[in-house]
Amino acid sequence: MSLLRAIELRLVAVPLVRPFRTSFGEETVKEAVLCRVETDDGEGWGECVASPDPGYSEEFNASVWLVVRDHMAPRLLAAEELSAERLGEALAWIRGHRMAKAMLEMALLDAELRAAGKSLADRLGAVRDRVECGVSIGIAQTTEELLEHVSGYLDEGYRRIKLKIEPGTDVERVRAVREANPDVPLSVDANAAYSLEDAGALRALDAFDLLMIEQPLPHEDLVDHAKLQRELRTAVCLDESIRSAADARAAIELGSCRIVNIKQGRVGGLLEAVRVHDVCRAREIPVWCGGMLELGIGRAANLALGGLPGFTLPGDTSASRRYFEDDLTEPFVMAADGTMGVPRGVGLGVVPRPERLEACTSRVELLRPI
Ligand code: NPG
Repeated sequence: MSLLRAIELRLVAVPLVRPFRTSFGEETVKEAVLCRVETDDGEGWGECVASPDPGYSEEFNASVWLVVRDHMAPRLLAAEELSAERLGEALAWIRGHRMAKAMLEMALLDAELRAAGKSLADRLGAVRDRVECGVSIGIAQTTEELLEHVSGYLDEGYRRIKLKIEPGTDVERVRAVREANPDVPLSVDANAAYSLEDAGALRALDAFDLLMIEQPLPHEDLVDHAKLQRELRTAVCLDESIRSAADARAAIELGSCRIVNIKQGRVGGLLEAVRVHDVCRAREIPVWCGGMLELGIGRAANLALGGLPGFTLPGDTSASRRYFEDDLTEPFVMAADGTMGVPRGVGLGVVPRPERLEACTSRVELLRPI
């Protein structure tokens, strides 16, 4: 337990090496909210996974800033004692806003663990020293361009390819990639772009020996996902639909998926992510660590989480250079065998490089007790 003295919010923007397009939009720059907490134990960093627009979830960077500044920070800064473990309880009165909560929890965990001289990986229960890396490939302009991207990433060593898909180009693109790479572990991600009525294309994808079809239907449709899963040989994986351990239990019991993508930001923090992992593991549902184009702080957290025993499939835990020429932290580098080390330094194991951080920052606000 410690006393929270200040929360510093920061808006940063770092160019992406190539635009990233999904069925809900395109990003050319990674814009994110970071926070630094000061406690009487020391300081800690957190990164929020929200995007500039509310396309993937209801949250977006401006909403994160406001909800932290006007609703979360005043309560937390007034608390006599606080810990990462107690944060969920202290903020339970605020419905949703999981990405904002997750950022604050990450920063508190980092501060606590640094003070205790312990790594996040140890705190969460990581059993692995290295994780297997997959890569997520945005929707390309043409099939030729997509094939080039796929073979470039395979040459770098990535162990699983995930293709973003949307209605219209899906079957042709996946067929081309599968024909060119018959043995590569391949999955697709629809980001909720289909409905049960137009699931013909999803049935056609069943022929390509995919590892999984991720989030085909809208995020609130657990029942329709269960219907679809019964019709498909390929495993359905849920991402947007799973916002908590309770959601994971419901989805598994309904038969809505056979695989779960875990993103700490989407479920409200690393501690809930561990609970989602535990629910899935107890029911023998494999999980993997999703990605939200994280900068170094968030990437470090994902690597620590990906070290837990139930993470048996390669994650979207790609090397920093897949997204950024010059990250805010020292970059995470993937070995030629397609694996990356779980950070074992104290806390998150990384901190932003001060000069790079300043160069990428467009807005800062320091919140203190009133
Ligand atoms: O490697 O970090 C990564 C990106 C993986 O495809 C990826 N993320 O829908 O899972 C997703 C998608 C995403 C990116 C979602 C950014 C929201 C924002």
